[in-house]
Amino acid sequence: MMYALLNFRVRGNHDGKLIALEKGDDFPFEIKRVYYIWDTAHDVVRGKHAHRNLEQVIICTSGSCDFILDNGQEKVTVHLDNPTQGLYIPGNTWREFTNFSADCVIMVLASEHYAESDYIRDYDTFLKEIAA
Ligand code: T46
Repeated sequence: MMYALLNFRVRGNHDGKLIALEKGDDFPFEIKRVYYIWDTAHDVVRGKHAHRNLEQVIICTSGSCDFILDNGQEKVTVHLDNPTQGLYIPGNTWREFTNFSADCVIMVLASEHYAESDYIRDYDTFLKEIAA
């Protein structure tokens, strides 16, 4: 599986909306790290790497952007513009993300602490590792 789109349960009424995420039926892993990204110019391409083991769920809490995912055999583009959806990305998936709206804020929930040793930042190395 290259990715999954998770639909979160919204709790809310006329006072506003709330989504709570914790490991369970609608969230796939124990969250060890949270980070967020904003103020990225429209044409910038971020990512350009894969992770060996890390699993992540990406939520565009405001605005929109595009994720391009690649497992070495096929490439898909996923447009994110809805805070009730999370893009689940398993390990061994090359990702790039771009086309940021001016108000884009991405929140990322990660299954592991930050470790540079888990990154594959060279595309040819990525292809070799997944073929091995
Ligand atoms: C992904 C997308 C959505 C840290 O020190 N701690 C962290 O937890 C992270 C994620 C990054 N950093 C440092 C490492 C680099 O010096 O922040 C700098 C930029 O990180 P990176 O090149 O990983 O940023 P993005 O935006 O290209 O990618 C990140 C995630 O790494 C990636 O897994 O899916 O956000």
